[in-house]
Formats: sequence, C-alpha cells, structure tokens
Amino acid sequence: MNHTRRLTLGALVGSALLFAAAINGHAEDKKITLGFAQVGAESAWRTANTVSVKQAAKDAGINLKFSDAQQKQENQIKAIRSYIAQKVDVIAFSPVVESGWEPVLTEAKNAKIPVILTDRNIDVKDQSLYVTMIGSDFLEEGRRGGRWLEERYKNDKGPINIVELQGTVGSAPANDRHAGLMEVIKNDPKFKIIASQSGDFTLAGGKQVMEAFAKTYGKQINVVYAHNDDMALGAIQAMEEAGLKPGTDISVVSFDATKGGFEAMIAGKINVDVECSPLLGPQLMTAVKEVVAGKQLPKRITTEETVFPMSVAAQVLPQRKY
Ligand code: GZL
Repeated sequence: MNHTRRLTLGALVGSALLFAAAINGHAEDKKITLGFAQVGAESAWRTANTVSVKQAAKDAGINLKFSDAQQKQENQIKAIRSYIAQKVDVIAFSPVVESGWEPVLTEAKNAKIPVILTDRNIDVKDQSLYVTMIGSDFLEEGRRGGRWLEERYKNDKGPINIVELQGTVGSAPANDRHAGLMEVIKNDPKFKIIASQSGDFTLAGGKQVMEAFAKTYGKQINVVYAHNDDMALGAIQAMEEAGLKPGTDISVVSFDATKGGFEAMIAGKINVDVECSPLLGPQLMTAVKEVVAGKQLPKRITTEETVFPMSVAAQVLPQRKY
C-alpha cells in the first residue's frame, strides 16, 4: 500500500477513535442524576434507610442529590421543587404524610420528570403522578402485630387493655399499622385500646407519651403497641421509671426490627418485633435505571419481611444488617 493511502487510512482510524471517545465521554458525562427528598433523621430505621439510599447510589454510579426535611412536608415539597428546577433525571422521596402531594407532583409531571415513591405511600386520585411505590405493606405489618396478640392472649378472658404509641400523624405507616391491628382485634371484645397518641416515631416522643399513660393507667395496662422501635425504647424507659415491668407485666409489640429492638428483646423488654426493612436503596436504584431506560415498572414493589418473637432474637441478631 503506498505511503499516501497509509496516511489516509491512519487519519480515518484516528478520527473514528476520537469520535468514539467523544461519544463515550459524553455518555459518561450523562450520568443519571437522582433527586431524593428524605423524611428526616427521626429514627434508627430512617438512618439505616438513608445509608442504604446513599450507598446504593454510589454503587450504581448514580449522581445523588439528597435532602433531609426534618419530618416537615413543606421542606419535602421545597426539595422536590428544587430538583425540578435543577432538571434532575428522576425524583424519589419517602412522603412524610399521605396527603397534600398533588400540586408539586403535577409540577414534576409537567416538567416530564418521573417520580418514584419509597417507604411510604401517598393518597392521590391521579395514579400517573408517580411511576411506582417501593416499600412495605404496613397494613399486613399491623395484622401481624394483632395476630401475635391474639395468640399471646388466646387463653385469657380479658379485658386486655392496650395503649398505642402511634407514628407520625397522617403517615402511611401510622395509619396502616393501626388499621391492621383493628382488623384483627375488632371482633374480639376482650381487647380494648384504652389510649392512643402519636410519639412521632421518636424515642423522646415515645417516652413522653408513655409517661402520661403510665401516670393515668399504671398497672391497668396489659399491652404497649408501639408503631416503631424508637418509641418502644422510649416507652420502656418510662415504664421502668414508673415501676412497671415491660416484657413481663406489660407485653410490648413493636415494629421495624432494628438492632435496638433486638437488643431490647434479648433483654426481655420487647416481646415481638414486626420487621419493616429500610434497605430499599438497591431496589430504588434498579427502578431509577429502568425508568430512565424507558422500561415499564409495576405500580407497587412490596418488600419481603417477617416477624421476630423475643425467643429467636439472640440467634437472629448476628445476621441482621441494620
Ligand atoms: C416505615 C417508616 C417508619 C419506620 C419508623 O417504613 O416509614 O418511619 O417504622 C420511621 O421507624 O421513622
């Protein structure tokens, strides 16, 4: 091949390589950007959820913008608006409460930015406002707590007086963990919910509410039904300060199955912990990539989870991830 031809071929191959590199470089620059509006940092569950989302974004090579709303809906709405303004590829959030989302999600829809719900659900008529909801079935979790009570007191004629420490008012887990319990016990007159108040999913909130319940009802209380471990741990402090015995005189039903919950079960102070997994990060990142790739997703992706009675806590704790 003569010298000129060799030069032309070399130039052609060189420019093709440069072009490919440019395309690839551009593709690299076009990393997916996800805007995530977190509820807050109210509980051990939430902390583990945040760790899972951040680590999964890193592992997936997704550029994550993250905000903490300190459990205030207006802050989550502000964060979602800022993600719209920044033209992120996908928005995801864990709605602190079920209602009030139509306006901001309509703005995201008009901006053609897909929205994924994680952890908690919303109550909207227009289901096109979000692509999918990834998280637990809180109604079933409540039923599991109720079924444990039915079994625990099956030979007891009652009355079985329950005090309920509810999660954040208006949130899906608080609404559904209550509704699930009621589904199971509503036809068994021996169970009576003698008091129910929100501790906002925090340890301090659970302790404060339980102090009042202990003062008012004292030894009349047979069961504490706490919507998460942080409130259960606060309630245990309050019960012990009031001279009551959590786990023995008073059955404690809790949710989340965090490390703190397992440790309290091993100490004999929580009787059963209904699992609610915060490790939603990997599923979220898979969903984000599928949405960007234009794939169809199911409207609901439900987390697999179970129930841990006190009797298995010591053997299971070493395998727990949060
Ligand atoms: C449940 C989650 C709840 C946890 C609490 O999926 O939304 O919020 O049960 C957390 O611990 O604060």
